[in-house]
Amino acid sequence: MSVEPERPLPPGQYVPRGWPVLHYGPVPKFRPSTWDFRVFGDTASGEQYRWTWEEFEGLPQTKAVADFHCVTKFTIPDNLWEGISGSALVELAPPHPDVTHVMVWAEYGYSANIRMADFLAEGTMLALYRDGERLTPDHGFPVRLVVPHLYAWKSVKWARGVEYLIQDRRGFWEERGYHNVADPWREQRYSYQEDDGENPPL
Ligand SMILES: Nc1nc2c(c(=O)[nH]1)N[C@H]1C(S)=C(S)[C@@H](COP(=O)(O)O)O[C@H]1N2
Ligand SMILES: [Mo]
Repeated sequence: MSVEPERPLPPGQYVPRGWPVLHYGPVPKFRPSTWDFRVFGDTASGEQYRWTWEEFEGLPQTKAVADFHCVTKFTIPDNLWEGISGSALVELAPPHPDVTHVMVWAEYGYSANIRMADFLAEGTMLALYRDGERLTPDHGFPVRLVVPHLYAWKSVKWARGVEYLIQDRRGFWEERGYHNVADPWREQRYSYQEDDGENPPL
């Protein structure tokens, strides 16, 4: 049995039962006393920004409803995400005017690069809640990035920092054959599909 989604699905996607858990490596332990979130790299001031867990949780939060598309072809429709929007974070930590991309970093060195425009887009946020509940450890507790309009490998679980980039660089999967941009509506799955000019060297 499959559930009819309210919005059209990107090409090749289907709605599974339940919400699969997908990641590389182990689930990290959350230690609130040492946890921090950093914004670094090409900031406007040249300084880096750092929030403790308590401070980060206290930042202004927003909500957005969005579907979640994994490149392995499952789509989870209608998630209510709640957290700190990319644009709110960028206001708190201004980038150098030449910044074009961000690298979002997680525990154990997982990373994903996205264009600044995608980071600032409606719906992109550092989510703390889904459907009114805390994320579970498997799904990225305490904080995960969600970039609903890109394939979900860009939605970094266990996020710990954002690096501003004046020059684009590939993240974990982008270095391993996945598409640098990852628009599911254009089925940008693999690096061989990239157009010149949107792809730093492999
Ligand atoms: N830190 C981290 N985040 C990650 C991954 C990972 O391996 N490590 N996998 C990505 C991939 S490929 C997908 S499809 C989604 C899956 O999110 P879910 O497990 O909440 O469904 O997380 C993304 N975020
Ligand atoms: Mo994925």
